[in-house]
Amino acid sequence: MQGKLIVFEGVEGCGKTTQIQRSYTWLLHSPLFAALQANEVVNQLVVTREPGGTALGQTVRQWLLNPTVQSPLHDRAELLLFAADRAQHVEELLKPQLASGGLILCDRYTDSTVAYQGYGRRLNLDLIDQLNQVATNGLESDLTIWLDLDVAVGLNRTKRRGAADRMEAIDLSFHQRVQHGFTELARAHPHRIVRVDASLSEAEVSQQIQSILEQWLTRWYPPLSLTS
Ligand code: T5A
Repeated sequence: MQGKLIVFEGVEGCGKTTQIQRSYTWLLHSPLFAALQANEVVNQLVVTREPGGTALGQTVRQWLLNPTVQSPLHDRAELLLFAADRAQHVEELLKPQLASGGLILCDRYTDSTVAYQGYGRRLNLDLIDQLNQVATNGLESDLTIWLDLDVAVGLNRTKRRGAADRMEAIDLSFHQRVQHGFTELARAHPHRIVRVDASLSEAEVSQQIQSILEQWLTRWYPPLSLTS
């Protein structure tokens, strides 16, 4: 068995968490996933996130997102904390799950570091690529679903939820650079990044994602192997 890593990316409030939950429920009840399980192609669905997919990651997440930390976090320290979270996540959860046939739905991965710390913080993009290599040990996403949404709309959605976390509280121009980063990434990696219009209703966004998942799962696991 060999699983797949499916990542959801986008700016604040673009709907990743909502859509990962909807995708999980849909997949769990879909005949396609049932056939994959029956044929022992994949064995389970896993939902995880960065930062915070492991016990270490939970602690790192507090440091990264808590808006009331005593002293400001330096940009390079922030970058390294995201990388540490990822290195642990890859070794402790992602690689073992993929090796045992897990289909993983992951909230953010390497593209977030490029968009937020590279384009947003303006740290060196080559350095970030190298650091992503170190953190992942070469593990790329098999598919990245980019929920493309206007930054102001996304931030408004998160505001309705309550107090902003440390990253959400950064100024609008930072988040606009992050959005530009995702646009550039999608342009540079069309073989793995698929854009979804996240300005539509939750149900309409789900429809788009379901048809992408159907298409990619069928491509990865050809229909002949799915007849149960
Ligand atoms: N980060 C992360 C980095 O800087 N570098 C990195 O390398 C990594 C990995 C993570 C933060 O860390 C940064 C990025 C982030 O700033 P987080 O808490 O995980 O922090 O925050 P986000 O990933 O941004 O998650 P959010 O919960 O803020 O946003 P989501 O998950 O995109 O959105 P969601 O689903 O929670 O929806 C937000 C609100 O909008 C509504 C929902 O009901 C909810 O209220 N909504 C919709 N409303 C209208 N129409 C739709 N289609 C809607 N879909 C959802």
